[in-house]
Amino acid sequence: MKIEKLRITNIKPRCVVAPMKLPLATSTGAIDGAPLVLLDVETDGGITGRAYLFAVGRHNLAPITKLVEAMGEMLKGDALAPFDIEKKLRAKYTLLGVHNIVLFAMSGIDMAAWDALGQALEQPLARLLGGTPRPARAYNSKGLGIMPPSKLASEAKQLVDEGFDAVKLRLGRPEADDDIGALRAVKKAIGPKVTLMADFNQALSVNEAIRRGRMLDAEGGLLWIEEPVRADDFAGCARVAAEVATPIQIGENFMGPEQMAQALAAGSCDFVMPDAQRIGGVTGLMRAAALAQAAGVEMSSHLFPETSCHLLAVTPTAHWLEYVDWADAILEEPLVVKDGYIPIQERPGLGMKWDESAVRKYALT
Ligand code: SMN
Ligand code: MG
Repeated sequence: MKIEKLRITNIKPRCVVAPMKLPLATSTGAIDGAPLVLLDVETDGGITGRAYLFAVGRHNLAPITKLVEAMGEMLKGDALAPFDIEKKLRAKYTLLGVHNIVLFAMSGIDMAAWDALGQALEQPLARLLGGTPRPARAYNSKGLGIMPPSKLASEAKQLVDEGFDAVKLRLGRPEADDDIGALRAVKKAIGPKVTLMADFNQALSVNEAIRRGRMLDAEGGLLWIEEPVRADDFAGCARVAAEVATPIQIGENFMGPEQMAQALAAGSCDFVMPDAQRIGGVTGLMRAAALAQAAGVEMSSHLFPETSCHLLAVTPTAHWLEYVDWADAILEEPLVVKDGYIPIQERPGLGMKWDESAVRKYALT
C-alpha cells in the first residue's frame, strides 16, 4: 500500500463503559468501569486506524467525543502523517491551550493514525518505529486499592497468580500508619521476590510526603513511590525526591513532552512514566523517550499497555510496562502475559480490533 496516497476521510468516536474485573479505589476515588472512547480513523485506502482513550469518569466521555469530532472535521482530506496532524492541531488549539482533554483527543487521533500506518506497511508499530517487537517487563496494576489489609493480601496473591512478578499498591489513607499496615500485609502476602511499587495519586503535602517517604524508606522493599504530591508541583516533588531514599516516580500527568522536560529540569523525580493520552500519543511517547534518555532516567508507561508495549521496545531507558486489562472486554484479541512479560504480537500497527458485539453491548448512546 502506498502510504503517501492515504488520506483521512472520517474520524469516528464511540463511547463504551467496559466492565472492570477488579474495581480500583485510589486516594482520589473509586473506578468500577472503564469509560472508553473508541476511535476509528477511516482512510480512503480502506484502512481504519484504531485507538482508545480512557475518560477516567463517564461524565468526561461527551466532551472528549465532541473534541474528537471537531478535530476529525479539521483533518478530513489530510494525509495520514502523524507529525503533520500534530502540527496542524497544535496550531488550531494554541489559544485554547493544548492541555488535558484537548491533548487526549489529539493523542487518540495520533495513536490511531500510527496504527493505520502500521496496517498500511503490514508491520507491528514497534518495527515501524525501528525497533524489535520484544516483550515488555510488566507489573500487574489492577486492584490493590484503598481497602482493608486482609482483602489486600488475598488480592495481591491473586494478581501475582495471573502470571506477574510485580504489583502496585495504592496508598494515601488519612493516617500514615494505616498505609504502613497495608504495605506490610501486601509484602507478607507476596514475599520478597515479587517487585512492589506504591502510588499516592497526589494525596500528600510536600512535608507530609517527606515524613511518609521516610517511613516507607524504613520499611524497605518498594521499587518506587509514585505521585506523592500534586502532579504539577515539580519544585515540591524535587524536595521530596531529595529527602527520600526510595526512588520517586511521576509522569502520568505530564501534559505533553514540554511538561516532562520541565519536570526533569527541576529534578523532580528519579523515574518517569508518561501516559499515552496525555503525552501526545505515539509521537509524544517517542519524544518522551528521547527526553528520558537525555536525562538518564528510567521510563515506564502509564495505562494503555497495547500501545505502550510497542513504545517501550524503542525507549533507550525502558523500565516497566503498567499492565491493566481494562480494554480487554471490547478487544477481539487482548494482550496476554507470559512469565511477567507482555509479548508484542505479530499483528500490524497497534494490533487491536474491536469486538463489535461487545462494543454494542457496552455502548453508551
Ligand atoms: C491510575 C490513574 C488513573 C486511573 C487509574 C489508575 C494510577 C496508576 O495512578 O498509576 O495506575
Ligand atoms: Mg499512578
